[in-house]
Amino acid sequence: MTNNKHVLTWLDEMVALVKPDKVVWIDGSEEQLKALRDEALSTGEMEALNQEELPGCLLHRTKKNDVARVEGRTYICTKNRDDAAPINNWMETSEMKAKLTPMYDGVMKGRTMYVIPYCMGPIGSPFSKVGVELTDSIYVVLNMDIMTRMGQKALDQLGDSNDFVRGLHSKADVDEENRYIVQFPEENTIWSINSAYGGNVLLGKKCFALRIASYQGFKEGWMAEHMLILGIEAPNGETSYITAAFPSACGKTNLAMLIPPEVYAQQGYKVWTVGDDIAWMHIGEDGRLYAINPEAGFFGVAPGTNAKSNYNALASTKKNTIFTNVAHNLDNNTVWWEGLDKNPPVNAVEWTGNKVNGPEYAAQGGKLAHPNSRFTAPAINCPCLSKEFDNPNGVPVTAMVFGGRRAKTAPLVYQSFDWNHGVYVGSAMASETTAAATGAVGVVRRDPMAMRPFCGYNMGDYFSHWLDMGKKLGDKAPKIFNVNWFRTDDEGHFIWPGFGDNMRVLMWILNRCEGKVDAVETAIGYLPKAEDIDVTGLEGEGVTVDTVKDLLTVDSALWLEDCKGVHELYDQIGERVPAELKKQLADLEARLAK
Ligand code: OXD
Ligand code: MN
Repeated sequence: MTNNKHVLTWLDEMVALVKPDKVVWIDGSEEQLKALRDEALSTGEMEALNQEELPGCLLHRTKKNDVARVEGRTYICTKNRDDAAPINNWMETSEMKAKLTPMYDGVMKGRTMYVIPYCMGPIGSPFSKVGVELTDSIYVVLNMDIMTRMGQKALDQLGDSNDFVRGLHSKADVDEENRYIVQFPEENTIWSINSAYGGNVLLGKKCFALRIASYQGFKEGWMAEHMLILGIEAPNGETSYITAAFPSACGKTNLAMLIPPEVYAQQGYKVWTVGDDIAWMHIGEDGRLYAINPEAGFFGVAPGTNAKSNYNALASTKKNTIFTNVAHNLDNNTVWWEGLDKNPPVNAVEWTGNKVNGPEYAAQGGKLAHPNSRFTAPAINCPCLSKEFDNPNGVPVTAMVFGGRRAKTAPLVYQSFDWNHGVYVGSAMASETTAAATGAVGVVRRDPMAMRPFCGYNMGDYFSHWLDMGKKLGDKAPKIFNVNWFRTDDEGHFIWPGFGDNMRVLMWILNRCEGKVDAVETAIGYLPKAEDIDVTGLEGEGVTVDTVKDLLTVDSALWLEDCKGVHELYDQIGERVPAELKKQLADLEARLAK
């Protein structure tokens, strides 16, 4: 399929290491994919679902010990410790290779190795990049087909170039004790072993499009961010684009696909999805920042997705989708998860494979679907997919938004004073943890730019890179905002309705960018006047201007306390934290103390 000597030489080396019985190049043809699906069905790796209701859809269960990203086992390996540590786990490159090489030695004996060439970003885009993933998992091949542009077209895009990411994955024995997800950014290489869970093994996604690509962006002058990309089309047909970074499982997919509330829909506003998880951003010829979505599908969290919370995501899963670790509804051979509706199937198989009576099981507190169960759905299924999705030049970014789950501190929305202050705001992001990674759920942790698990180099250098990009963009830089949909009342209930109603906040953001609305200058940034957040139509939910006022309060004592957490983070990162950000923190504390 290719004469690219760099690809072929590397492939020979890897084949000599893992010693597969057979090597199969994935060309991306429907014929080949069908044969692989049939094979996965015959071995039980996949189950076919109701082909009338869910044509082309498959169900897969992972091992119980392999259900999420494993941050403790994820490494960034470089020659020098400080180039990746201390936020990342680090090991010296050759030391890690020496440790893993024996594990890979002969690991594919008796197995087939699939060679998957794939392209991150639209074919033909100057911003796209190619990877080749070697894997012994058909599940990986079928997911990569949905999540990337895969096959011959990716090799054609690569041509003779050596600029491709070398990914080696083996599920091996799916042994937790020997699970490693390792990035070697200085060598454009990823090694993943002993996992078969999406985030650890679909190497185009987190491993390449964030960890390796963030390093490439640092070296080459662009940005790879954990951000959704959405467009808001005004009644006059003009579309403005917003990117937004939230930690895993904080609603990026929901925000990216939101349905405008009646008050905006009636006026003719529309929302379009460009991406739900990752943005690659370059400075365009006109000096503005342009974003592409490197992915071709959505690897979304299933629980909580329903026709009301995210109609468009649910619609995206109705054909050619792979479901992982959801419940199987045996009555009609479809799928179910917590939050899909209030009726767990009576005749069900829960995510680990046991037959249960759904309502009884749920009444005893059992989860039929794993909290991090997923759908892998083709982006082209999405009813609100942007017509710019495949635009090789990307879309111009007007505003960037940061956010997290904060029960008390952060107000509904505020705008940073300028780019550098916005970089501070992103660096200080914190959120309560979710089920997307293994570990305790609901603990506040600092998650700068939502990149803590995904930054492929030193976090201090990453902050400097953000500041540099701002210098290059000058007055063409997007405006930076922070939002918090998750403020709770004294009983712990969310105050803001969220979901589609978040558009009300996005509209304030765009109005600010267009200079159409005033704001109140405060210690933390520019806050809206409560009456400038349109709450028309929310009376039924008890949301009024007073509710918004409440959501916009800033408690200086709480903020000063929170600043201590930022000091701790900066101390931990150490000397590479840019002086500018330390000054931003000191200035914020001084303003709060006034
Ligand atoms: C994801 C994540 O899967 O952030 O997108 O964990
Ligand atoms: Mn993500």
